[in-house]
Amino acid sequence: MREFAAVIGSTLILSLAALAAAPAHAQFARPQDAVKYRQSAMTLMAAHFGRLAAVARGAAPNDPAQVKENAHVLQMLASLPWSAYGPGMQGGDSKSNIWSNPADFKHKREVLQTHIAALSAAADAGDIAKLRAAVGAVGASCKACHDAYRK
Ligand code: ASC
Repeated sequence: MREFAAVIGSTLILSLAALAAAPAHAQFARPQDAVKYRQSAMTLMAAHFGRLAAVARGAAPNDPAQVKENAHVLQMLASLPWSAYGPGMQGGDSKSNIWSNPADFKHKREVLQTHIAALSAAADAGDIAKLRAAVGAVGASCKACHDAYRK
């Protein structure tokens, strides 16, 4: 029974991964659905990043278990918005230059994800100095992309 559950579980995870990798136009019926999806993901990213930033600046207690959980959730969330910037998915607060600079947009996304991976590693290690540095780097990469591509 446990094996059966494991097979169902891994099948579900593989299906979700395949879905996340499918082209955006196959996933969103209308551009406004894509806008809502990416805004929802970023709202959640801001909530979890905000909790980590509060710990980094000493405004919230450093509870290592909560820090780890927030970092892991943030890392997972940071994989989500990008499929919702597919062809024809303009709208919301996005500037249209996202669609004319796909290579730079992708680069900025990868920089963000690299810094979030470092943040997650710092959280796993319980290293507050590295966490502070990573929070700064993640915040700077949020800002770099927003400055270039958000209205
Ligand atoms: C947040 C949030 C952002 C980033 C950015 C960091 O929590 O909502 O857009 O951090 O302010 O510079």
